[in-house]
Formats: sequence, C-alpha cells, structure tokens
Amino acid sequence: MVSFVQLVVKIREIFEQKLIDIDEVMRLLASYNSNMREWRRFAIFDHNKYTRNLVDVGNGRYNLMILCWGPGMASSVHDHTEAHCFVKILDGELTETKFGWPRKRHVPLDVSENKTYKKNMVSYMNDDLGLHRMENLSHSNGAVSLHLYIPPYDTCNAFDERTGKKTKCTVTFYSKYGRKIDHRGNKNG
Ligand code: 2CO
Ligand code: FE2
Repeated sequence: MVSFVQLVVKIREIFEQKLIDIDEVMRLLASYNSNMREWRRFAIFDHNKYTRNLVDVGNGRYNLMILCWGPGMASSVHDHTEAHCFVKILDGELTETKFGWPRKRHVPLDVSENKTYKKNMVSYMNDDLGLHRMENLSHSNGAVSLHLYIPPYDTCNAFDERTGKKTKCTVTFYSKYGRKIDHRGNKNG
C-alpha cells in the first residue's frame, strides 16, 4: 500500500517513460487508500467556488492537483485541451456527467453518461470521450479529489449546456504546494 508521498513519487517515475499507459496510471491511483492526514495541507476550500490546489508539476510534463468542492459546487461543462485527465476521489463523492461535443449551434448538449464516484474511485477523461461536468451533489459534505492532467494546460473551453455555446476559460490555482496564492481561484473551468 502506498502513502500519498509515495504516490506522488511513483507518478513522477511513471512519467519518466515516453508513452503513457492509461491502465497503469489508473491502477496506481486506485492503489492509494486515501488518508486525509497525508493530503490535507493541500486541501484548501473556498466558500464561493471549487478550488484547484497544485501538488506537483512533474518536471513540466503534467499537473497534479487537489480540488476541493464545497456542498453543491460544480464545474462548468468543459473540455480538457487535448490532455489526459485522471481523477481520484480522496473524500466525499463527485458526480460526473459526460456530454457529446456540440453538433450544431443553439441546440442543447447530449448527455452520454452520468456516474457518481465514491471515495478512492478513479475516473479517466479526454477530449475524444467528449465534455464533462463534475459536481458535488451533497448538501452537507465537502468533496476532495486528486486530478492528474498530462500535459498541463491553463486554458480550456466551457460550454453552455442549453445552447452548446463555447467560451474560452483560464484555469488557475488557488494554492501551490500548500500555500494560498493571492488571487481568486479558477473562475470558470
Ligand atoms: N477539469 C476541471 C478543472 O481542472 C475539473 S473536472 O475534472 O477534470 O478545473
Ligand atoms: Fe474536467
């Protein structure tokens, strides 16, 4: 069984290889049994918006971050700028809704899948699989998730669920390496 620090180190080792083996990364993330004491220094919540808290940049090849979702908080419907996106639930639950890419203008997006991920579960997403929204449907509990994006990206597109209209958004960090940075967290993605 790996600790959180060992997990971060093992992710670095995996990405020293050129080719990404999605199943290998999924297995590694699944093998970590979430222990709040190990990651809580990165888990900084905000009252208004889910926060993105940087944990590691793996030599510039990826971004590993912890996202903190207060009750009822959700992302926009968004894409992932051609990055691989792995999500592991560290605490609470998140519900993912997947959508197809917009087919024509002014038409609602098609929902392709809806799944709730519980503590320790792992999900994978990329642009070939469509768009998604993540949300914490709980009215009382927060949720914490570990996200791995390869390669790192700082802009993505958000989509209006009812019209498919696309808006560019910037994704920013609320804290880096456990220290809060002095601007508001991600406003869009
Ligand atoms: N992609 C969103 C973000 O980085 C979170 S949803 O899970 O990929 O803010
Ligand atoms: Fe996402």
